[in-house]
Amino acid sequence: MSHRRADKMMRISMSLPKKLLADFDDVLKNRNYQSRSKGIRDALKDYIVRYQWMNEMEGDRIGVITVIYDHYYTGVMESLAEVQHEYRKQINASMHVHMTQKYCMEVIVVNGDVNVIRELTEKMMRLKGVDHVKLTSTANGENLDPD
Ligand code: NI
Repeated sequence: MSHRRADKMMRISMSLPKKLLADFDDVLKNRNYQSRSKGIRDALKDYIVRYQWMNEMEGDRIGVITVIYDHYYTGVMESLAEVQHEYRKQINASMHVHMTQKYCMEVIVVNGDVNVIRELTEKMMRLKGVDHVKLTSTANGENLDPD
């Protein structure tokens, strides 16, 4: 029986915004990728690893959520404010940066149960008009032994 690699490959077709694809191709070119398919496979793996990593965290964490959004997108600022008020117990502070004419960046300092922080992060990820959300966090130190 043959187990050629191609046997396990699935062919998909997808629609992407022109600019996203052009930006992706630029990255591939800079990284000397010969094949777009290989680039997409690697990008998918990165996406999966990042999600799994976020999912495996446990306990109380302190961290930063970085959100980049298009403030011209109708309702996005209100939705972001709404979500943040909902999670005010986990949010210690936030900073707004007017990044470009179009884009804003919000840096949100969070502290608390990682399940709740993850919920907050994913709610913001799902909002239309939000282009990028990244959570970085570390154990918040409450379980560390004092010196
Ligand atoms: Ni702004």
